[in-house]
Amino acid sequence: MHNLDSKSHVRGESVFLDDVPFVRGTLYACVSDSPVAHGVLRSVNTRAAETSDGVVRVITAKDLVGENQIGGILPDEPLLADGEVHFQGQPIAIVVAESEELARKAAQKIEVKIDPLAVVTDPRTAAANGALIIPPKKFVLGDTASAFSNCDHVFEGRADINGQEHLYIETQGAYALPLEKGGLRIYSSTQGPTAVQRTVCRVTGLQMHEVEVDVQRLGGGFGGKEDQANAWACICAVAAQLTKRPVKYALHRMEDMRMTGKRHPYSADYKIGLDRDLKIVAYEVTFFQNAGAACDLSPPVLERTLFHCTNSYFVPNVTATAYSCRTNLPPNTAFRGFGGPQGMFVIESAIAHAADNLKVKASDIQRKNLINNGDEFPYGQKAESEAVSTWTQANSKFDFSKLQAEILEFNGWSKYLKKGVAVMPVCFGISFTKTPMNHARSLVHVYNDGSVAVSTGAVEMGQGVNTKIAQVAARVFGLPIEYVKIHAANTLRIANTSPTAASAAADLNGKATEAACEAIRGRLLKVAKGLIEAKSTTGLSLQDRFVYRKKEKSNLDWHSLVSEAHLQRVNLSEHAHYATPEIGFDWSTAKGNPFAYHVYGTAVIGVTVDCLRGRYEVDFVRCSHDFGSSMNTDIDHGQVEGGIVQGLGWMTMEEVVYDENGKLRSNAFSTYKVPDIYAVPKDISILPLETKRKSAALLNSKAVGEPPLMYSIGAYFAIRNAVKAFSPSASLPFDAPFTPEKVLLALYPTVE
Ligand code: MTE
Ligand code: LUZ
Ligand code: MOS
Repeated sequence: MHNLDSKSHVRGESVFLDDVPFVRGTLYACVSDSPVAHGVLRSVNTRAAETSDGVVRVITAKDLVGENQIGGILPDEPLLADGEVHFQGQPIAIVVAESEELARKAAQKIEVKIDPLAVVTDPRTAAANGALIIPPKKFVLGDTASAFSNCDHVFEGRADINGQEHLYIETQGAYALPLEKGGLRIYSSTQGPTAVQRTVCRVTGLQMHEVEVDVQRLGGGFGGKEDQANAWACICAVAAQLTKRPVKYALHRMEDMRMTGKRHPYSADYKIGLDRDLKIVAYEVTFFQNAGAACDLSPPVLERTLFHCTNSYFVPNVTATAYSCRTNLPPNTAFRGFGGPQGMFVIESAIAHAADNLKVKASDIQRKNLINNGDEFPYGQKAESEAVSTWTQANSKFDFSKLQAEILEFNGWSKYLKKGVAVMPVCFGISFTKTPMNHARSLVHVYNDGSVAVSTGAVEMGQGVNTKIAQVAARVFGLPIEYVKIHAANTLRIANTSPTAASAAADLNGKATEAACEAIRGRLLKVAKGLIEAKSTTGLSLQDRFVYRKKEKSNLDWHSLVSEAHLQRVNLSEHAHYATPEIGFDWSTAKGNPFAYHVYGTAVIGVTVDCLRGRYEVDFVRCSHDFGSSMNTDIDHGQVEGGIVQGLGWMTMEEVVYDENGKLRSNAFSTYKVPDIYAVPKDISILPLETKRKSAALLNSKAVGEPPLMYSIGAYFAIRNAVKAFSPSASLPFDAPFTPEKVLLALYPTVE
């Protein structure tokens, strides 16, 4: 079962935001953004822009009909700067013109006077200044203070992890159309149609029933459009409201890179204590999250860092503290893994630190401490663990010690090329950590020609969620997939949606679809019972477009059944709701069962470093991955491969650089290096681990969107091991990404 979109994608026929046909009279918006990262906004002179060619209107904060506020969690983010600016790239004014080019030209003519204020880009400095987004969060298990005194070995250190540009191929954008009586229809490239609807209502003063948001699909989101699509939709909405004409804005790549937030950089302090058997007895960690200038999704991202701070390990004594630090960078946001990867990087650093000093392999420490069934995570949930089974499966197929021995042998004779290997176990919790977000609805129509239409709030962004939902409907009705059409996510059909995020879209929307289809199927089987004169509906089923009695095909086909049901005035539509059962978390105790289940896996990553040049190649990423029971191996393997390559970029070559004035230096593809086809490992092997049934996973097929990204954390440590093979005494701070430049400086520390 291929992705439903494959053919229309390769033919260029799939519809993205830029393919929505223009309505006559469409205007274009462009934003004038702050050139300064922090300052008092003295004046905004719009006169030259207003008289510029083709300009219809210039909009500043004072023009908004509704509230000048787009902050979803905290009201700390104006749509348009007012009074102060807090990051370079913060929108100040909107220019609306007859063409895209004229809008961009006029936006250059806006003059702003800003009295600069002190710029903070470092989260530790922000924390020292007391600039926190929310009060610190803490997880405690056992008692670290007394546990450390009983440890044979204790190591302390620091780890830094940089951010990551989302680099969805389709940039942010929206298209707003005025409807009758002041209403609006918004086409938006968003993961969160309801978030866009709510935020548009806030800035326009409309009610939610007056605003329709429609999302056909995204050219990638990766978390960057979970919250940060809102601003651009609001800009178009406000402009459409004030001009009473359709308004479109699709960002240029450099605007997008400059104005939008990224994965959160973190700085962390750790302290790890082990006994003489290499059991981790205690772990203390403090995270400083670089939130940027506004709250955005930083609090839940921070929380997920805590949830995953011990990765796949059981540690009996944990104290984990996390600070969300307000700096003068664009507000950072969701990005595949949502804070989890940063938490995992730190404990892997602590383990590598301990391994260095104890002269053992990190994998010996990792293996000894894998979480077992019934062990408790620091947040109180008991593990149903596959950590050992994925490790064992990966090890039996890929043979870690043989790999390690081969590399030792190679490094023994190879002078300038050195190889490194690292093992990376992963454990990722599935569910929004905010329990109230774990719900979805599905609207299913069986039309009287026998075709099936499904609408949910799930947003297709390349991850294949539409294909999975179509598979569910086809399966319940016993139909070929061609009978099922998945419609665009639209707030008129499906209301109050959670964003497509947390890897949970297929589970939540698929389960709702399953329920809706089951309800219709039940009604159809009742009709079938009468038509084929069966005694009861038990034993009746729908398969291959026919009604079956036990295993025997009847002569009643799907089309006749549907027409007959229609004539009998049976309801062929259903709107179903699904909410994940049995989850919950109590922040007053910081304990609970936040996750429906966990996804596990173990990867082994091998690299070769050219120790003359500092260049390296990732030779292989081989993993055992817990798919549950995959409902679509093509899509799921694609997600694993894509996640791995995206993770490799984050850990190795992608370097977000802001200067001390908060200006983004890595603001284009020329200065921000992303993995290309040559950076993709020649060998990515995926060994599926078929694990026991999970009711919360759609058809027992576990969520797959985010977890595989974290395998690539192993690449950092594999490179580190190769560098150590060349230069055993090198001092190697934990400071991701490990760019070729950093590798070279680590190999030749005196050259600097
Ligand atoms: N895959 C593609 N091709 N494009 C994307 O934007 N986003 C990832 C992941 N895989 C993404 C992707 C992220 S961040 C998430 S949370 C999940 O897909 C969301 O989709 P799901 O819930 O259907 O897994
Ligand atoms: N978004 C969110 C997420 O709002 N809550 C989450 O727990 C989450 N997890 C992963 C990705 N996005
Ligand atoms: Mo993904 S970070 O949950 O959009």
